Amino acid sequence: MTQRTLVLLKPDAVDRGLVGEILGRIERKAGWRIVALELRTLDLDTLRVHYAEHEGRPFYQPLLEFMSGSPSVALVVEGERVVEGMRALAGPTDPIAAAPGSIRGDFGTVVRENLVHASDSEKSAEREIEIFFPTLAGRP
Ligand code: IDP
Ligand code: MG
Repeated sequence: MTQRTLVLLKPDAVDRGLVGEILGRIERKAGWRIVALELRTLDLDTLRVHYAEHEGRPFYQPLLEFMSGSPSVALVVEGERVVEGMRALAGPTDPIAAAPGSIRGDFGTVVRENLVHASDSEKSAEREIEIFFPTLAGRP
């Protein structure tokens, strides 16, 4: 089942020079391909829409400050079961709980700076691709 998902390499990943490492892991998954990619400093309006589900949580404001503070890499990945697969590649939200071998498990220690975002469902992927790459939205 071919899907698309929205991935963000967060500012910590870019600052630490891990873009190539993380993109390499994505590219090595058989049949997956990157269909859009841009280095981009995310503005607060975009982030408020993207993270709307977390508004009011204690980590929300610091998350927006972190995410808007320096450039991220935004990309869309297409391929077989890529929504579930990208979440597995990233690992769970807390990098200390994330298994070695996952991106968060290999490189992260603190929850906020957990290196990557990946859409959590096909519905979220559709919504998030529309936010970050509106010209791609709706295409297979
Ligand atoms: P996810 O990125 O694994 O889907 P969410 O629960 O959707 O995790 O949270 C969005 C982002 O907010 C996380 O990736 C992380 O950067 C940050 N975050 C979530 N929970 C906490 C927390 O308890 N403390 C600090 N930051 C958090
Ligand atoms: Mg989430």
